[in-house]
Amino acid sequence: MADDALIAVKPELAAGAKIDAARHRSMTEAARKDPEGFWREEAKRIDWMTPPTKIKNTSFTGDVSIRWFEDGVLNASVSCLDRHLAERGDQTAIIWEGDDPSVDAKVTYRDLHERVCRLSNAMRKLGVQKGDRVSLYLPMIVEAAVAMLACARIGAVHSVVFGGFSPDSLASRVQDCDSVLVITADEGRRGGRTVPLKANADEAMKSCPTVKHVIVVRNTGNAVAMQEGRDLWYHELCAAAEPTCPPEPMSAEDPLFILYTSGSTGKPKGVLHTTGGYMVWAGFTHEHVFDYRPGEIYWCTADVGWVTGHTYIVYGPLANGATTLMFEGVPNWPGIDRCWQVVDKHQVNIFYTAPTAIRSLMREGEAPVKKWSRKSLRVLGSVGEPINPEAWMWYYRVVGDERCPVVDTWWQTETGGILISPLPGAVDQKPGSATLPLPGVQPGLVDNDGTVLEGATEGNLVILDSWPGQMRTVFRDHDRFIQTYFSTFPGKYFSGDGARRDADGYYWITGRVDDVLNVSGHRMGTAEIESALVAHPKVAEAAVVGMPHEIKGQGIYAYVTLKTGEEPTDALKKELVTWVRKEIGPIASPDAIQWAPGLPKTRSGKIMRRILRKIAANETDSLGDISTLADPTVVQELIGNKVG
Ligand code: 6R9
Repeated sequence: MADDALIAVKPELAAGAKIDAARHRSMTEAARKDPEGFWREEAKRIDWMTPPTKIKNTSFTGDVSIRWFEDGVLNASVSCLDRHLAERGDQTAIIWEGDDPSVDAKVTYRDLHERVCRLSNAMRKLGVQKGDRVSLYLPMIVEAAVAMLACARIGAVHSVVFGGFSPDSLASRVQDCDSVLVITADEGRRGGRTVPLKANADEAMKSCPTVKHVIVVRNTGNAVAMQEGRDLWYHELCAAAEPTCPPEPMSAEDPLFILYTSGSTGKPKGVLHTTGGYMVWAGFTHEHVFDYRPGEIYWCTADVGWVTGHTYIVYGPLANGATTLMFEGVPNWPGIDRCWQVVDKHQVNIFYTAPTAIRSLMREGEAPVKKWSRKSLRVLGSVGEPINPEAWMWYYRVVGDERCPVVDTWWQTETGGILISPLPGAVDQKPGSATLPLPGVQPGLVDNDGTVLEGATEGNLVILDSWPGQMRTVFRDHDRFIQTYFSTFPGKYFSGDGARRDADGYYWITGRVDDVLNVSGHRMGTAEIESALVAHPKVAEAAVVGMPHEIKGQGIYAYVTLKTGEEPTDALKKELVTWVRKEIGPIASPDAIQWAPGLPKTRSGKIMRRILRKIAANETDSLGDISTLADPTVVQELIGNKVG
């Protein structure tokens, strides 16, 4: 699609939106000229026990220190719950839609407040204290939001672990932060199947000595083993607990949560977010990017196991007193029209999903969409990976009937919330472009030497100055934080993404420039999958790269060298796929495995992934220079044995 394919802001939207084009410009200007003044005002959107007087104290050089609103005192759960009680206590806070289409529930702000207080009291009684870590391994049920907010209320730091992760992945995330408590459920439900969460947690707990208790939500009701003294039923604890609970006063820079995410090297990092800046960013971005208006029904299809679920199912919408829909199931079950059925059923106004879902629905044609009215829809959002212009247009044309703007929101676990996105009433859209930075965000493009590039150009996407929602550190590893984000281009935050900027200043994200894969919007390090593969007794070496995949965006392509004497059979391939699923989780299953008697390495022993990526993508006529390889003949051999 040409850069000038512009879809202009609809006048009727601009008229009702808090931010129109002129306001967008003036806010951007104000945030640049006087960040202190701008964010002092914006901080008022959340509730403070002591409002901050110090606003911004950040440095991207030396030890890298990021502090926002540092003398403010607050509790995140108060902004999400208590302050809404007087005005909208009886408004629905969460609409829960079950995996089974005949099951749903509505929870008012008053109910949610009480449920959070009860669990908070129960956790305090178990000895959980401010600063302690609590791991949550839950399906998409209301209790997941309750548990997050209850941790926030007592000052415990939650670490949500995606329910699709394996026992090993759960264990390593519990061990890394020494959680004292795990909250899980008997089982989860997804697409008509059950997920054995408690059994997985039991397996993980064998190597998690710091965990004193496991609280278990009765969800499916099927029998699970309960370990005397350690395991406790959620419903029993909460029934016995008091329905009100004083919130813990937290400094703005006290941790709110840790969320593990994949990088290009090593094991997943514990991304740490603190309280004040994150809450301001969550509320600010949720309100403006979705043009959220009081009374609207908002649905983000993410899982709470990812950052999108944190900021745009729980903290952002609840901070804004919104009605947020939480969906237990998957977009294509029991039918391919499930999303639109849910949109009509609950009269959803704002719908936020991932390109991979859009592409897989697009494949089924327009009829399943057109079957439903979708008249309630007003704004559509996309997140998680680049959205190709074809999918963008389909989303706009078929799902939104050319009535709803599409906000393509670029951000990361590390950024806490959206950084680059159109605003429905202010920014003209271009299919496939995340468009312009939000007020207060200063992106830049640099070449590989770190020189800042001006005008229409392409380069590495960096952010030049801090914003309130930025991660503060890698849990217990500040050096890794500096190393990962501030050393490639000193003095700048490096996103790991590449981007193009057009003549209108619009950003077009081109994808990761490092060894991070994005499979169906799920982030995965090639190093993690490689280390899972080499942990198999028959594997000598493995190299994993991404390959183009029509639906998933990227697929996982693994080159595997077996130990001498091992037979390269199809049965072994299957075994390796099962092995990786068990080690990491189903989302890490390789899409293709190629036996590689040798891997292309430089003389210093570095695997040249550039070449492996080209082979996996069938782009072998543009391999580039292979003369620096220790043994160039392995390349021809790999090309000859390419799978798929
Ligand atoms: C929110 C989230 C972050 C990575 C990021 C980038 C990709 C996210 C995108 C996008 C193009 C968008 N990404 N949104 N790429 N356009 N609108 O997904 O966080 O799981 O940490 O992934 O996802 O590559 O670097 P996270």
